[in-house]
Amino acid sequence: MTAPPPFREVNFDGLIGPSHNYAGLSLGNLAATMHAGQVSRPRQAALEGLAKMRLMLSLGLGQGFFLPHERPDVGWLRRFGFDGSDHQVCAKAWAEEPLLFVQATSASPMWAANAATVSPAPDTADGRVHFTPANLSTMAHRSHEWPETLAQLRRIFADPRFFAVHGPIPGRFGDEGAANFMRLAAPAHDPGIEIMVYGEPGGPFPARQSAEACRAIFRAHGVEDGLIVQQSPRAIAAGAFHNDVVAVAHENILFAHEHAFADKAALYGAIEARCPDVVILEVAANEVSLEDAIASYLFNSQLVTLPDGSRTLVVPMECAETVSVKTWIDANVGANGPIHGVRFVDVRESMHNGGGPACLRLRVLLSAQAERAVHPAHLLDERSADRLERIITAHWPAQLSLPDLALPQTWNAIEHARTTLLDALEEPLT
Ligand code: SUG
Repeated sequence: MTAPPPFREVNFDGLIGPSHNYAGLSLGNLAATMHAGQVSRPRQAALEGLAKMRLMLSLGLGQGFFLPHERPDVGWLRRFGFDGSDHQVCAKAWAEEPLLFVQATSASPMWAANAATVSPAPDTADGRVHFTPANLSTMAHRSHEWPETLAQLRRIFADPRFFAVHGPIPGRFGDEGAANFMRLAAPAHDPGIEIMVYGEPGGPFPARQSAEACRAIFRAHGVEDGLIVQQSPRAIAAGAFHNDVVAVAHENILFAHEHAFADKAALYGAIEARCPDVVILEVAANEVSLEDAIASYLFNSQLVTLPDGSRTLVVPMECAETVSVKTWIDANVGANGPIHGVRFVDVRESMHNGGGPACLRLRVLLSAQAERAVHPAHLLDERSADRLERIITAHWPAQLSLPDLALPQTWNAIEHARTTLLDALEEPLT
């Protein structure tokens, strides 16, 4: 019998909330802009997300989840001077500041890659897992996520022997969490190379991640020798508002588009100097254009190692439908390469807001002991997945249009769905 691995990666996905809608709030996120005003399907969205989590379980991987946040975020709206009962606050906000109201109603916490930056224990000075919730300050609709994210992180990763949960970086300096973070380590439980990717302002779309935030996070987490590199302005201008839309790292593999980084030679050189067996799997622009990479979200995939040691790329269905990307996958994924298999997942409801498989999850590398200290209600198995599925099917709205968001019955339905879920999670599974 072989001993269980001392560490494993657990993906914590954002359970897609009942207010999921297409308000087109993210400038520079081309998918969200393209689908602005369309009717969303929150129930379908949440079931797609859950099916992805079940796939991970079926592959023998660790899976956890974050809970949807309160929406509309009435507490946030009150800070703009709206008062009265919760319904009065919503009604006044909708009448006087409709944009603010929809910004308070987004289900954007689903994209858990943006929840926090996580430095696993092997990389940190004190040997604990460090978390910094992202301030998400560039986009108004995401800027009010962090207080509840912080509360959930403190609840899920409460044991100070294993976990350190920091406060967010001051909002003046944009931080988008693990969407701009990569780590190379082979095996994963060795001290790794942590890489953070920032954007420089000045292009047509906002650069959301500041270099100051990257430096602050490495300092707070006790990560020495972290690499901080610039995202290519060309990638941001093409719609890659986060680095995880153009690159993903896993163990000793860096899988990236040719135009992901401002100075790829310097980055590759720095990595090779510290990790001689690194495999840099670069996709050339003449094989897959930046536009096709961003439309298909090839790099917003989950690159995972299965219990048998083989590596699989979990990509969105859109990759099978984009000719250049499918051709690249067929030619490069297989027994002889560093990636042995591919799985296509349907997360279209999230994709239409610019969130692929990798956006929906936060990676947390945990020792077996640390995993036992994680709050059990946030870890998924088949039975708890069945329970989530029943609640979603019974309570998540089938559809939401933008005018629906202004209706008191919608606020009631969304709140009822979320509280039903929260109450159920307090009950042990029988
Ligand atoms: O921040 N979309 C998200 C998508 C986040 C994707 N995350 C990663 N790449 N890790 C965003 O742009 C759209 C919501 C709307 O427009 O209503 C939105 O927020």
